[in-house]
Amino acid sequence: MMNSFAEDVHAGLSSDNKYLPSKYLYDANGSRIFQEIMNMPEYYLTDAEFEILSMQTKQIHNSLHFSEPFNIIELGAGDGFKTFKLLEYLVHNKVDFNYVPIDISKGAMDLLSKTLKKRLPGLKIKPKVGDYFEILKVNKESQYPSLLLFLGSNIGNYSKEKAISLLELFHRNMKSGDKLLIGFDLKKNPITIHKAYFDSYGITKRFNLNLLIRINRELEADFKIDDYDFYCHYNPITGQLKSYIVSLRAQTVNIKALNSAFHFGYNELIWTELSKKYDLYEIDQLAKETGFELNTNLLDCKHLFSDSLWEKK
Ligand code: AVI
Repeated sequence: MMNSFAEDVHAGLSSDNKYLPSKYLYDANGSRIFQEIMNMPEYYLTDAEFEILSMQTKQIHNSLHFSEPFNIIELGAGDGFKTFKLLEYLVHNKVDFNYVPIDISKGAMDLLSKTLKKRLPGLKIKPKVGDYFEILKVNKESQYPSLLLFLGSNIGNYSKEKAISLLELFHRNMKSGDKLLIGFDLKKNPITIHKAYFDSYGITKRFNLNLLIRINRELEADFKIDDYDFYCHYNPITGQLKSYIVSLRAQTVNIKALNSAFHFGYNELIWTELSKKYDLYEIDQLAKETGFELNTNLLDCKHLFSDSLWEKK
């Protein structure tokens, strides 16, 4: 029996246009490299969203109109760095709420609870490890109103169809009056966007090539990492930033766990990730298409990023 990583790698590398799903970029090493990406000055997304969540906390709280106590459920919380200021504001203002961070990484959740218990002793934190689906089901039954957080432009990593089904899943598992605060990276000068992903330090390249290292380790493959490079392309019309691994020569790779060999042509591409950029009109359309009402778009001062507040009526 193949596990799903094995099955997905098999499907992606057998396709005419080769691809590997971006969710597999985040093994322990990949998650560490992603932290490095978020610390690069060129990767403006993190700072922009941090600014919104630190400077507009009062406005976010005021637009919730929730009775207390309420829940803040953060989907894919990671290190919780961006959310800290919002939580701090609420705790200092004696607002009664439960913080429920959700992540697939148990390590990340353990670390986050430890840090938050120390830095914000008054916080009621109930971390959950698992996929969104199971945990969201519980939200539907909760007697308290909930604010769901889906930050960091994570939605940008989903194709249009997958973004719609994920948002519909959120919608189905929300109660009437629940809110969703969702982070969108906005369309902007294409050079700024390209620089955030095609960094001169080679960090994003390492992030992508780590996927081949992971396949070598977990599926007993023999990718020679130096024979691959990284490329990305931004299309300012569609807002799609696409990342690729490039095979620098014609070569064949054996993947033992798949009992298969795969041929890569000279300069052949393996598509690894979509990072879609939105404009405010598209955000509005997406809210409507998935049954939400858009309450407000909160932008940073440079208008690079939007945390948009949606409501289930
Ligand atoms: C997690 N996600 C929103 C990041 C993005 O911008 O698409 C992942 C990433 N890939 C390369 N740099 C950052």
